[in-house]
Amino acid sequence: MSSLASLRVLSPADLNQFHSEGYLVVENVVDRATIQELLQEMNDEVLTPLAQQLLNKGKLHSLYSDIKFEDRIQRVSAESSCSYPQAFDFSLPQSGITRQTPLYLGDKLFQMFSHSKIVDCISDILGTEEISSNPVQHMRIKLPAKITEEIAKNSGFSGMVNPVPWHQDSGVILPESDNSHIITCWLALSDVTLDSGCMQVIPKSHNQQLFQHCHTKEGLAINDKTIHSITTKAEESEKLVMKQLPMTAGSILLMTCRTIHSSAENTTANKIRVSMDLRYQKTGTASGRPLFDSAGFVVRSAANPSSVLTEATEWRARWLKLRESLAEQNLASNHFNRWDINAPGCA
Ligand SMILES: O=C(O)CCC(=O)C(=O)O
Repeated sequence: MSSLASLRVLSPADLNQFHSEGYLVVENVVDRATIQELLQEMNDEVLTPLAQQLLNKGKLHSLYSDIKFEDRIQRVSAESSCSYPQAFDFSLPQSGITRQTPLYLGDKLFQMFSHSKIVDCISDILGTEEISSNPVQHMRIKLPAKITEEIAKNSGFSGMVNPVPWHQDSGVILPESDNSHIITCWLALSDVTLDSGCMQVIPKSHNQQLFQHCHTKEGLAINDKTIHSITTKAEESEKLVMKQLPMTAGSILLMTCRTIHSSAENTTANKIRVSMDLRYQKTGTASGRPLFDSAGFVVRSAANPSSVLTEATEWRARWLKLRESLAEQNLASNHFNRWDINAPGCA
């Protein structure tokens, strides 16, 4: 817990909101120019080569290089009838890893992990200067539902592109991290409206237990019966009230790893919702995904400043080495989470 005198970005009221509600939105953390540079990198390093490959295979009529990233990704996905969640992701999937599994590991992306205002917020919450980036993290580009529905038979379902069901982040990692106080930092890279797939939280749900998560086609999820039993639409009882969180680009949503949350569908005609979900913890605590530990790194340290990773090349090399070694193994799902596929209550 932070000493109030040492807070850098958050106010005592912010800290109070985080601890009592289990979440906090902080506005204007990352400026639009920095976001634009990141989107440009995604355009140049991921979307352009992807479009070139698709053009070569006859799946696109043009590279569409003259249209902006936000529109180009929709055009490329719709015309090639497929979405490309892993191409933009900076973490490995939980199954089917090969030496060719795409990973986006750009310089601008790497700089975002150590963005000083983001790390200040984390430091204010954790009350420490010893902070590491947790390797459970994603880039998500939520396409309008009208595109994902059309391409569903080629793309299947991915939480990077489609809505994410109700869950607690502790529920998607291993029990070794149950006392690690991992903080989720969800960064909006586009303006997120109620209809473009905003985040939804259940305030105060972090005071409840870790609920059973079931394996569903949408990913690990707390079942509807449990969600209904703890929430209500009207503020009329002791039950909890779900909250939707539209956010401007550059704002962050901070959550505890017990806060129940989900994301809504993107029902807009032609807007994408772009976000990064990052996780941070006190250095030395368990990550909850030991298989990926070599890709976690120190983002701030007062005690040992030379331990901070500042080289994107080193970070890239760690992910690529990890991909190489995991490609050799046939990973079971119990390396990633604690839930039995056939658990009672999940039928
Ligand atoms: O971005 C989303 O749609 C969901 C993110 C999420 O659930 C998470 O970061 O844990």
